[in-house]
Amino acid sequence: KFLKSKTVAIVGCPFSGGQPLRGVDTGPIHLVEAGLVEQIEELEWKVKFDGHHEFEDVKAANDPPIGILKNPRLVSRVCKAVSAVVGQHAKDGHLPLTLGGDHSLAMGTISGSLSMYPDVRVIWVDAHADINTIASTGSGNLHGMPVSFLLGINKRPPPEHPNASGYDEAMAEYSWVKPQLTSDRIVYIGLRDVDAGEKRILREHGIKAFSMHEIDKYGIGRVVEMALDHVNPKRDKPIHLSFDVDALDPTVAPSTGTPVRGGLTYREGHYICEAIHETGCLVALDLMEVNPSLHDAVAVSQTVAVGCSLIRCALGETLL
Ligand code: 4U7
Ligand code: MN
Ligand code: MN
Ligand code: MN
Repeated sequence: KFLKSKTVAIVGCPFSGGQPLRGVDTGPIHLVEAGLVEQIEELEWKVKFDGHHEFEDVKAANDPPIGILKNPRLVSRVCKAVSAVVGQHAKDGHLPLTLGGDHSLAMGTISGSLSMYPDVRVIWVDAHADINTIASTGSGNLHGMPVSFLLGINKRPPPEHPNASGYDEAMAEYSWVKPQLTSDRIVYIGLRDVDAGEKRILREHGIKAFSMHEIDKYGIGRVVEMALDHVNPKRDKPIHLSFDVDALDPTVAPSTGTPVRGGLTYREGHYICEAIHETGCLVALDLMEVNPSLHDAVAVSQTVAVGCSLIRCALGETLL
């Protein structure tokens, strides 16, 4: 409906600055080495892939924390670069497929999508809501915060707050993120580890979320339908799918930095991707938080294989 040609542009983002664990920066390399490009080509897409991003020009030499925010300048500058790359692919009429890397990158990918499709709808599949604000974050890890910047909901913390003095500096650093997303254009699926402050934010902004509880109650089929009905009732708006591999149960995708028990089954994860493909509205896809340095080789290849297979389903692979 929206793409000019059936072309996937792979944006490999070996980046880990939004969280404390090394290794998530090798996720994209493992996914490509597992044969992702060839697998997508077999689904009759053209694939553009000119190597992984190195972010050499943006590596901030001196990047002390702002308040408790870690690597704030590096994360901002990498995401800004990713936004430009994703935005250009979208404008070329291609489907950008971003391989992470940690989920702070979604600030870049979704900003890029918004630059081409101002009315894009976001489906965020994750164990976590990633909507902490400068005032609410307990960890200071920016991979838990991208949605708050995209929505533009970062309010000044009270004066006694640890991040109060850094607020202006942080907001200035992230001023390139245009708060173009609205709270009725994002929907969550798979949540089960949401911080108390995040629950308050979700409620305050009336953001629709389908946690594992709703998936147990209604089944994944109805949940995806309700999620689509919420953000895209006529199935006529572009969709950006941001898939954090930790949405899957750790028995299915063990190699990730913040695993949480009680997640999506193998089929539930794939069903989400298949159903979104069926809308014909998918314009951008992120597959994030694959960390091949965690766990043994078997767990790693299992996680990488699941990642590739989710991507194939989102791009049209069917069971029959
Ligand atoms: B991920 C967390 F406190 N909410 O803010 C935080 F539990 O991209 C986790 O979904 C964030 O993996 C997880 O640090 C970010 C924490
Ligand atoms: Mn392109
Ligand atoms: Mn996430
Ligand atoms: Mn997560």
